[in-house]
Amino acid sequence: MSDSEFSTDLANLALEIGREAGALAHNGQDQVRVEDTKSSPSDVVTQMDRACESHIRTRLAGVRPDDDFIGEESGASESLQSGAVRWIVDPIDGTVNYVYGLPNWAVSIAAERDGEVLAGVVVAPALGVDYIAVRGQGSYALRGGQKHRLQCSRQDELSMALVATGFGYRRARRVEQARVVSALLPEIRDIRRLGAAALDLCAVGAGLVDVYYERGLNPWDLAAGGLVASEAGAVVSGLRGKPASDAMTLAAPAALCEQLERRLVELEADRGDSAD
Ligand code: LIP
Repeated sequence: MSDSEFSTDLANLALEIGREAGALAHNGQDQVRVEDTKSSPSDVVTQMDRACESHIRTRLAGVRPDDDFIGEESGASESLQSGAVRWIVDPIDGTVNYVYGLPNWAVSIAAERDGEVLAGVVVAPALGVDYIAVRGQGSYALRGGQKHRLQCSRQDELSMALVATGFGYRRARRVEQARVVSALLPEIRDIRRLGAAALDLCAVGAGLVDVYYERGLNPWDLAAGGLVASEAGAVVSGLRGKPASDAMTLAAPAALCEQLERRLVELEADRGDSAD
């Protein structure tokens, strides 16, 4: 089997299981129950987050028992063997939207090998769209039985850019993020705060926004949506030549990425340590 066929098989498996988890979450949205909190009282975990991650983990283990797994709610399995596939899963990204009954939430599943994301899906049942990406083969929106190839924005002026971003849960982090976004706001077309990083990244890939930046993403927020954006022609990176990480994630067409990165560096948007 070629690498391309291997990655495509991983994407199709992720889509099948992601849709099962998406249906479980969508059908259970009216009965959602907050069961726990994490970094702050507003950083909630629901019984559906846990049920969906358990379903995804069980189904993947049933099909590919030797793979590794890291999920937002259940953590990582044992250490990864070189060349092994690791599944990176956010069972419900946009949990607060989900709890409030808003449609902007998604199941995010990515397959990574030796540090490279090979395949990713972002399944958004309440929006009626699924996004799928295979490394080197492009990314697509699947909607109503139709498959549309994604292409990021061709906007090349930051002053005319529609900018998506998000905010952490901790007060100290939010103070810093408010400082950065208030400095940017007069210099861009407008801000959109959609509430789910995976969908923000897919929005860049689909050209629904021009750029996205956020500090504090976890691997499960970033992995699948980042591949969707990059396979649609966007640059996905950090600041100062670093890769996207919890320190900072940018996703933008090349022309805008340079302008936005320069501005975020000037604003010291990644100031402070990752614990704050
Ligand atoms: C969310 C991210 C979003 C961020 C939110 C939250 P969660 O993930 O997807 O980009 O701005 O604060 O972290 O908590 O809904 O899985």
